[in-house]
Amino acid sequence: MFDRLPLTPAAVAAACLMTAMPADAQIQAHRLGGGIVRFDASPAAADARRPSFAMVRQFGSLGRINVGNAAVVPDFSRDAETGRFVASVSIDEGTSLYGTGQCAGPLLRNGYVTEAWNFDAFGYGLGDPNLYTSHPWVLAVREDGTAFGVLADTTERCEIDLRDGIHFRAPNYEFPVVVIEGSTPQQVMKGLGYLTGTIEMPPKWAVGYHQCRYSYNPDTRVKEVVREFRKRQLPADVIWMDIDYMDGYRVFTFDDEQFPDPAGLNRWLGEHGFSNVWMIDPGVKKEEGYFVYDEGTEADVWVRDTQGEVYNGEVWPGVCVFPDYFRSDVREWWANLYQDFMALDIDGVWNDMNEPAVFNVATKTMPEDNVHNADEDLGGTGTHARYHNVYGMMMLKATWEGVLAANPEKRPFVLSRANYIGGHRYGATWTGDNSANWPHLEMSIPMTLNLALSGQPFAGPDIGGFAYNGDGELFARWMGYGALLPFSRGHTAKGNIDKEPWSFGPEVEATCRRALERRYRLMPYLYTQFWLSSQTGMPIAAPTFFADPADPALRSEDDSFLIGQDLLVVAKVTPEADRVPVLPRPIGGVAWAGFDFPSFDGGRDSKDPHQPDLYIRPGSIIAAAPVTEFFGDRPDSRDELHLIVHVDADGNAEGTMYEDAGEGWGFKEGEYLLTTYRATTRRDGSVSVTIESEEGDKERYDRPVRVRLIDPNGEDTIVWGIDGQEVLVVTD
Ligand code: NBV
Repeated sequence: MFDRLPLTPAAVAAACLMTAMPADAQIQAHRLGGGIVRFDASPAAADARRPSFAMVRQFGSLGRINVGNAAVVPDFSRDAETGRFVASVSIDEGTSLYGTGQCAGPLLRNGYVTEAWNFDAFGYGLGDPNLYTSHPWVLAVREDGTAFGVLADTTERCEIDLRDGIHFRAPNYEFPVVVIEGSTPQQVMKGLGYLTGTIEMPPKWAVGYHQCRYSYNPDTRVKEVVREFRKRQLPADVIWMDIDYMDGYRVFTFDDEQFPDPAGLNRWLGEHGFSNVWMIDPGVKKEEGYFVYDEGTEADVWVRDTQGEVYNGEVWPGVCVFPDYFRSDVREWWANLYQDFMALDIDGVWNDMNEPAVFNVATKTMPEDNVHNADEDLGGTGTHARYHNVYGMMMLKATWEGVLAANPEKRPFVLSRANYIGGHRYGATWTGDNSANWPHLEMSIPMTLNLALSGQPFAGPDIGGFAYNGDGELFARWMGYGALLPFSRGHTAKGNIDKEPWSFGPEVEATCRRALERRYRLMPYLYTQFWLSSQTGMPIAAPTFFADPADPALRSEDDSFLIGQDLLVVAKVTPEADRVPVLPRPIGGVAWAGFDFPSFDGGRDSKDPHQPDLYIRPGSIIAAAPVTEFFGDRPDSRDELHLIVHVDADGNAEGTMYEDAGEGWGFKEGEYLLTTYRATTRRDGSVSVTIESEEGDKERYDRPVRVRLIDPNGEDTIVWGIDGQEVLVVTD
């Protein structure tokens, strides 16, 4: 290891020291929080440490640690061939590896190599090493279910090699490694939330179903799609305006003919219960007389090349220039552009192409020697190679801030294609330009889960597949489970057949309706998971092994996922739907119970082969509701609360529900209601459901409560009561 030390002056100094000392004595270990330790390769490396983009703030040391006492200690070295700096962590047999961000392949990452290098990966396939986002992070779950996580705190192109233990290899910088220890993977995720921050609560409409295509244009087509949704009573909250709404792909403009009145369109959408999201790319058309270009040029905001010239690259509008988001004045300028934009009653923003993608060059991005004039607190002036992976994140941050400043009373919703670990603080992401085929349908679940395990819980795939057409069966199956993922959006590419829920005929439409109705029925529970995630960093959709991390049989289950801890979704991801899932073991002899909603072709024995199976954990209460068509929809049954109860071996169950206005920041001032319901079996066998605890100032009204006690071997019992009062369920 010593003969492969870096050749920077700091490293040479460190090398001199190192020859005289055992390796561990060089490593600096500092505690950053409970179970969280940062390791620097040497005192010199610690001195040269760059600001962290991943972390929610620049953590100071809470105290030095004796390296010999740490359970997991990275080994630092230099790769002789490539000169890259390497951080390695060995693992015990039976350790399962996850995370590494967005990777096209199975959930279990042992044996794979991923590369953190944001890339416009249109048409990507199984095993491609790098996609749109970068998460140099690995979650390791030991055989006994204890876990640790390892973050390589570098923004440089980083290879994450999991073929034999954990190895991070990245050029130019002796990056620190942060290790988070936990007694469970959940605890590690909370540690990651502490370190990198958590999602901000999204507006509730963004938790609904989103309908997109490249592109719905002109505006009359947008309205047509919306009318169909409402006519067919298909629940949905959001419609998206892709790039064709712009005037010649110029960002912050509108095509006069196709979208002559965006504000009017948005108001009309609002009247039909639809929120709207509009796309903004980073590439700004280089054209004098175009206000964004002129203003940006005046303020000198563009990225420059090695010669000091403004860098030009081709994207949709033709030759473009690119904002240098690493300067706070540039971010402010960008954020300000959203003032007028959002004033057109725009609800949400979609940042695409921000790897940044550039056409007609082999690398599909800007030259690595381009120069970013980054502010000192971000690390100062540096090459694009250094800042590439965080370009999208900084654009997203600027967008988020602009959207918030334009409507300070509202919660921003921004979707970004490129991102970096920690970027979940500013927005959601999706799995990019997937394809309409079975391998992609299958991959979408583990991809979404590994993003969640890398700190990005608000994610999902293009339901139905972006590239190519696919058929009705594929679409139905994809919608079946896609409707239950945290970010749930149907999308498809230009030139493809229509892919709205009704496009494949009545049978597929019926499947889509059931799937979407499930999402909206489960909305109280789902929204609660968003809130929990915003508080703790826990995934919203988590791998099934979270139910029992010590059960080795669950470690590679990637056809199923948990929402929170109480709901298991088992999807059918092959055309034959013939895979036998491994379910979590019974708890105290009580199995997870299959359930469905009564309107579904006979409940538990649903005849719809495309719906995933749902299971409820023994000992839990899931809060649900009647179907609504969108957030803010107020059917007569609006205030009904449905509690699905599955008692454990002792006859008890518990479940939490979080409620707030679904918009705005009142919840931060106490305008919310957090209720923990408890079910207790009494001596006579009846089950009493009461409120165990409540928190928050939001008023509880006398809404009807429908308690459904699951009987895994027979008929469920349903009893109505009033929220806040005891509901007694007597079974025969
Ligand atoms: O803006 C058009 C598309 C968009 O629909 C897609 O979701 C993005 O990933 N965008 C990429 C650019 C062109 C893709 C071929």
